[in-house]
Amino acid sequence: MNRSRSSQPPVTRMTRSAGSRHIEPSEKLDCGPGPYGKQRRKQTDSALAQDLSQMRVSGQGGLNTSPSASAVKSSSRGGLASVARLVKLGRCKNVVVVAGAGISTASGIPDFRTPGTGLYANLERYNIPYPEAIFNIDYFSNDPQPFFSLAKALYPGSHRPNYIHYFIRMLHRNGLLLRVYTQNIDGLEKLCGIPDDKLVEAHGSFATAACHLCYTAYPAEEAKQAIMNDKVPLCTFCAATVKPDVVFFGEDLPQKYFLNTQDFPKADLLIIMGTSLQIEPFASLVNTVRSTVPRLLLNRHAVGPFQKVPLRRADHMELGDLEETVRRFAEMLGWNDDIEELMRSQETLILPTLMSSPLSVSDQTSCQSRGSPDGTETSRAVGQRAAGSGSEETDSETDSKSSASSSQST
Ligand code: CNA
Repeated sequence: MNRSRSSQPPVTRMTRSAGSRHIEPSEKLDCGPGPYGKQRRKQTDSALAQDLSQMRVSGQGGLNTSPSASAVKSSSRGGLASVARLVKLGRCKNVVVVAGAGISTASGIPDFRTPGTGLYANLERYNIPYPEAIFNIDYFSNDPQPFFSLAKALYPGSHRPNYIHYFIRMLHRNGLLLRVYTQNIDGLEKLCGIPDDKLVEAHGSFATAACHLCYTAYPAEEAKQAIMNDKVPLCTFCAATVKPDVVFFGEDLPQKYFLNTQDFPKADLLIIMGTSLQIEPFASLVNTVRSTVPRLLLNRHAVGPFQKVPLRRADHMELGDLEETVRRFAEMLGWNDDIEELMRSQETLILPTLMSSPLSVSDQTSCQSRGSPDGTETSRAVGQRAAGSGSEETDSETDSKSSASSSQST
C-alpha cells in the first residue's frame, strides 16, 4: 500500500526526536535468546544510550510535566462549550478529526507513552532493547517476533470500539465529518462503522500484508493465521518475512495520507484526540488548517502547539480523561442518546467478530487498567452489556454497515 507510484513524493514515518537516526545493519541489536537475536550486543550500547536519551526528550514533551504545561492548562478557555456552540450554530460542516492511541485506551489497548500502562512502560514482555524497536523496520528484518507478539494482540477482533469511536461516527452520521486521520492500527474506526472513504489510517492497518523486502503482496488472512500460530509468514517470491501493512519507522505512509493536502485547507473545525503528537509527519498536520479555524484538543495533557502560551485565538482544549470529556461534549451537542443507540446496534453487528477474538493487549499487559482512572465503568464494559441486549439495528448508514462487516474478515 505504501509502494504505489504517484506524483506525490513519499513521506516517511518518524518520531520527532529519533526519526533522523537510522539504524545501520551493523548496529542491529541483540534481543537475547531465540533464532534471530544471537550475535549482536556490544556495538549497540552507544546507539541504545542515544535512543534512550532521545526517548526521554520525547517523553517530556508527551507527558508535559514542565512548569509551562500547567500554565497552558490554566489558559484553556472553556473549550468544549465554545466549540459545541459553533457546531450547533451550523458553523462546522467540514470537521477533520486527528486521532491517536488515546482514543483506544478505553477499549483496553494501551497507548505508547502513558506512564505505567503504556506499551513503552511494559517492554519486558516483548524482549526489545528500546521502545521504538517494535516498529523499526530494520529491527523487524532481523527479528520479527517482538512485533508479531504485539500484532497477535492488536489484530482486529480482540477489542471493541468505545464511545469515542462512536462519537466520530456520529459526526459522520450528522453529515459533519470531512475525514478522520488516525495513527491507530487497531481497526476500531472501521469496526465502529466509519466508512472507508471517511477514514485515513495514516500508519496502515492489518487489512493487507506484504513481504517487507520485495513488497510482494501476501494474503492478509494467511499472514494472520501464521502469526496467531507463532509461525513466521514467508514471501512466496523471495522467502523474506511477510508483515501486515502497518507503517514502521522508516517506511512510507500510504497514498491516502495525501488527502490531507485537500482536507486540511477545507476544514472548518479540527478535533485532535488522544495523541502526543510525537510522530512525524502526522504531528505537523495540525498546523495546516487555516489560522482562523478552531482547533480543539481533547487529551490528558497539552501537546504540540497547545503547549505554547498563549494559545492561538481559535484554539481550545479540554484536558482530562478522553471518554469522559467526549461524553460531556456529546451531551452538550444533544447526541448522547443517539450515540448510545448506535453503540448498541453496531455491537450486535460486530459481536460474531469479537467472539472469535484472540488474546487482547490488556490480557497480555498486566499493568493495563480496565476501568477509567477514577474507577468508573468504561464504555468497554457498557458495550459488553449492550452487546448482550440484542437490540434491533436502527442505523440508516448502510455504507457504514458494509464497511464494518467487511472489516470482520480481517
Ligand atoms: P502516544 O504517544 O502513546 O500518545 C497517546 C496520548 O493520548 C498521550 O498524550 C496520552 O496522554 C493520551 N491519552 C491516553 N489515554 C488517554 C485517556 N484515557 N484520556 C485522555 N488522554 C489519553 O500515542 P500516539 O497515538 O500519539 O502515537 C502514535 C503511535 C502510537 C502510532 O504510530 C500508533 O501506531 C501507535 N499506537 C497505536 C495503538 C492503537 O492502534 N490503538 C496503540 C499503541 C500505539
